[in-house]
Amino acid sequence: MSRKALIAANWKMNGAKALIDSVSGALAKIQVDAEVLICPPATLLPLFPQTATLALGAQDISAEVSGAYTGQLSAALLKEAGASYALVGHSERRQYQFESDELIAAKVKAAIAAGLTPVLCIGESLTERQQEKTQQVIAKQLAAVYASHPKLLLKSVIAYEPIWAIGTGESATPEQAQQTHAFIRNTLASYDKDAAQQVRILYGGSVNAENCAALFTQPDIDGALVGGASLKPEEFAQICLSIK
Ligand code: G2H
Repeated sequence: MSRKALIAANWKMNGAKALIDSVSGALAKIQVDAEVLICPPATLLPLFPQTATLALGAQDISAEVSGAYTGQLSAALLKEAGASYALVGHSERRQYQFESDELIAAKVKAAIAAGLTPVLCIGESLTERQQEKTQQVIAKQLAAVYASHPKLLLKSVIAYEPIWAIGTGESATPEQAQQTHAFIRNTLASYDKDAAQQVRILYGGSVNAENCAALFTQPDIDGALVGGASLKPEEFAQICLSIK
């Protein structure tokens, strides 16, 4: 099964018009064998040049369609602003905004209903890894979304982001990441065998130009969700070039 690789940038609460120009410029110079996605702060979405080679995404969406939800942005509004993807359930939102698995499942459904592709972020904390609970945590996060709605799988991307590797400079090793990605794919296969082979599973957590190539050799790693290194245009371009 060949899956189209996806390299996604998560700018988090960083960036400005100048970064759009420099990243677009760096990407325009290269030919990439993957889909490239940038998830900037939502206010920057309409400022990107429209190009067929660059997809845009939101970093979060509301689970609601419209109404009295001050400060929230619906999937439809984000789509109108230029997004075709949305990160859902990033660990920083689970941690700082106390997002539950149930809310995250509702956001995945809202994204798909509006025509956005959700990138569902999952992953274990350092303590959970040390207690050998990685698989248990991930299985629960996946079950909350797909156990009763396996049809959503074909329209989703999964990002495995071990919390202990996020922004720490300490990436999972390719073997560690592959082991968990294979577990994720097997778990998804228990919901829908065919869809599990088609779903792209990204690795995220301190991906950079030095460690990405080894990660990309692993059979169940279909790309990356890149944070800090995506704010450096030349390095992000280098990561995009490293995928085969
Ligand atoms: C994980 C990742 C991007 P970083 O959050 O989602 O960030 O690459 O900085 O660890």
